[in-house]
Amino acid sequence: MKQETNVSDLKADKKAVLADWRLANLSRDLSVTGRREVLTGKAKFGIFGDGKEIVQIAMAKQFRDGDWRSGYYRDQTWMMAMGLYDSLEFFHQLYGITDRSVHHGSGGRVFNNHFSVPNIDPDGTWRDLTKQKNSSADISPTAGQMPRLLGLAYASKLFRQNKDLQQYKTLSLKGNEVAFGAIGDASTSEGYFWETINAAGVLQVPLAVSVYDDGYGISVPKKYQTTKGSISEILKGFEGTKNKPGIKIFRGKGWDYQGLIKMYEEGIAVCRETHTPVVFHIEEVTQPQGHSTSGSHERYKSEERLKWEAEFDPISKMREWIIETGIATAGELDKLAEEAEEETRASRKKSWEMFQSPIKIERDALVKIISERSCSCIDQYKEDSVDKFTEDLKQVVSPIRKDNFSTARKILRNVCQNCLKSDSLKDDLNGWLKRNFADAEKSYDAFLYNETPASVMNVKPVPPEYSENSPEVPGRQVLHENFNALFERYPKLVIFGEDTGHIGGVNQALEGLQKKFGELRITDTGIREATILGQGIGLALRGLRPISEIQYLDYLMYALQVLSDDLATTYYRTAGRMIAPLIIRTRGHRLEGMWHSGSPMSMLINSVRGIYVCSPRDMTRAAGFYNTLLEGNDPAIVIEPLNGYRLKERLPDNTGDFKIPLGIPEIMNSGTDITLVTYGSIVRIAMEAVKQLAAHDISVELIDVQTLVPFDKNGVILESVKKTNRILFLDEDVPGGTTAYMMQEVMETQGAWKYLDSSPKTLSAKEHRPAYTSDGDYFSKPNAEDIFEAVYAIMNEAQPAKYV
Ligand SMILES: Cc1ncc(C[n+]2csc(CCOP(=O)(O)OP(=O)(O)O)c2C)c(N)n1
Ligand SMILES: [Mg+2]
Repeated sequence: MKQETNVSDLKADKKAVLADWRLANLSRDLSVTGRREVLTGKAKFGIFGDGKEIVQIAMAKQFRDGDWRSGYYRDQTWMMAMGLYDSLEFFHQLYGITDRSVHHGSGGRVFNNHFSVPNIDPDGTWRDLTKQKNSSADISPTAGQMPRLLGLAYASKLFRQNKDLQQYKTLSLKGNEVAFGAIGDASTSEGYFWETINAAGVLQVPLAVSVYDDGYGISVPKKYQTTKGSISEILKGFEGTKNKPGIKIFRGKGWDYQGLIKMYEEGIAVCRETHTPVVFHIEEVTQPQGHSTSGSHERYKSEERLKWEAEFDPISKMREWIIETGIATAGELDKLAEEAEEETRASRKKSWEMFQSPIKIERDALVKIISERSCSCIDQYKEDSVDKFTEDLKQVVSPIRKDNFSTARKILRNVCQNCLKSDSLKDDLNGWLKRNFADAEKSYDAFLYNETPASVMNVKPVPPEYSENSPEVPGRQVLHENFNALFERYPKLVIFGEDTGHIGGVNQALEGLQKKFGELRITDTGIREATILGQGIGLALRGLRPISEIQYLDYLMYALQVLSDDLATTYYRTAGRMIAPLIIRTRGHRLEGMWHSGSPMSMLINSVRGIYVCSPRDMTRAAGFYNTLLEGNDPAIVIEPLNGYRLKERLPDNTGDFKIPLGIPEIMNSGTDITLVTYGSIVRIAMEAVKQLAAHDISVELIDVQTLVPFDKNGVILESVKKTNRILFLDEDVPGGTTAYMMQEVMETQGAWKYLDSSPKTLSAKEHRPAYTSDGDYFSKPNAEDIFEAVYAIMNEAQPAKYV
């Protein structure tokens, strides 16, 4: 372990102390100036790290290359201390600059003080994560950083304990990394905090989380947040003892520069060496400007508290300490503080120019087009309005792109339509719009799914192969053989979840594989869906290939926030700089009872755009999706059909090799009268209905869409409708759920309405949850008779004489 830091150490390193002092001042100046920029209307919103400067400087001293951060919006000083952020970038974030070459964090998509460090290069290949200080991408929901933090720490455990992983030298330094977390005191009230701490204690992973305790969550004081008013007090039960590993707790004071340095030195060393999770409870923290630019803290803090905060401001305290110990004089400190102020002013000015200059150039080009128009016969009224729009635009002191585009589009409407000469203005305007709009739109509407060659959409499909000897086996066995092949092939592949390890999953598709591949690869976890997902996200960010297993689709709801806010937005919110190719394995659609039969697919597809959604009808398709997904780098969910584990399927000869492409529907039955579009478990029931309908002289084209996102990339359904001119969308979701989504895709996106001779229809489950027993199922979800009758009714309306 390292030696304790004492005053003489610090005295000897005067240069470092003064650099820290300058940085603390710079960070504070940025916070103060940032708030002013928002309040004077130059930026939309601001949240800052004032009051947390010293603790973050002390923490950053222990952060090494290869380590990971999962923090929140107070961490600007920490990021600056690590050299990952500077005063210029601070303003770029605040103004929302979208130019990716100057604004490295999110390309203007996320508001200020949300950080990230790329884990891939622009070509989609992994960076050397051991040679950089890593930060996962922040999100705003309180405690939302915790589940992912668990995974970032868990990766080090795998890299240390699984020797087969030590070949990946650019991903880890043999597991000697620490995952640093930060969270506000009030956010520890969230369930995620407790779920993560408990899981970290169970797993024994190098997770080091600092709680900045400023006593408030916006306006709500600690007495409403935390039992006994102290997070470290109530965490005591998690502390490890000699024979019972747990967590380790440290306490520090937010203004105590020397004490904090010492505390982190000791705490991080323990965490790094022994993989013991540590919590640093940082008390006596201040927030000098209040929560954010949305309000002022004078409304909820007492006079006394405000007085205390002024007295215990960490920067004033540091100054007192430096002078007291004789490390530097007041004059030296003031000079550095002035330098910091000057840097803040210069960066603010430079960033503002960088923000405004391209917008003004774009505006000037637009104004020039309008003023140089050749058309002289624009009718009076319209000419007035064109000039007025242009004049208004010129008056905007600090234009944003919206001003330019809104003006151009309105002018275009007002250009004289009859006069040939107006064509020049119209053409020029259209040209300007075309050139600039695509660029502006792309700033916000790109990087939802992997756009590099590593996209899963580039994986070459391979069909399952069969020979005369291919046996018929229960569906679970197809998965089993396939997983076996995958674990052989991909050393970085791990799967974990409830009952996943020892028994090989509730449906035994992994039976015996733990014994073969070890507990580090096929692993049981506690019942904690949110952190099972977070565990997967952290591993995926660090270059491993995790599959997070959620026992039933119904329980994905426990993890929906993590899926939606974190995983689904990782690539988007970093403007394409970070990937987390996590696969989520779950099972659903139909089994027994209200919470084991759900098919809430619209809940999923509407909240997880950014994640591919595969809904295979059988285990061969499910296996084929896993095989495809592992060859690409996108996050995806695979929903295995719950009632398909025992049903017989032919076992392909090329298990582990065949790859089912995403977004390509399969025509299950060719037909000419009507197109029936569906997915998942109900495909089997639809097949039954199709046979019954054939007996009544109705020829149904049955299409399994296979994946909901992406949806029918090549318009297979459109081609079918061109032939049948009628369509029914079928599933087990609520009315207006995924059937409505499919209808919108086919009618609006594909334009199939032009080919319809009958009104398009949907058939879904009832609004209520699926009821218990086979009768409950029969009356809750569409059955073969329902499908028969729904199709028959469409045919009857079309040809009443034939189908009575
Ligand atoms: C899930 C969620 N609920 C509410 C909010 C709104 N909110 C943002 S910050 C905050 C208070 C957080 O306080 P604390 O954790 O103590 O951090 P501090 O801001 O004091 O550093 C709240 C309620 C949110 N962002 N996310
Ligand atoms: Mg707080």
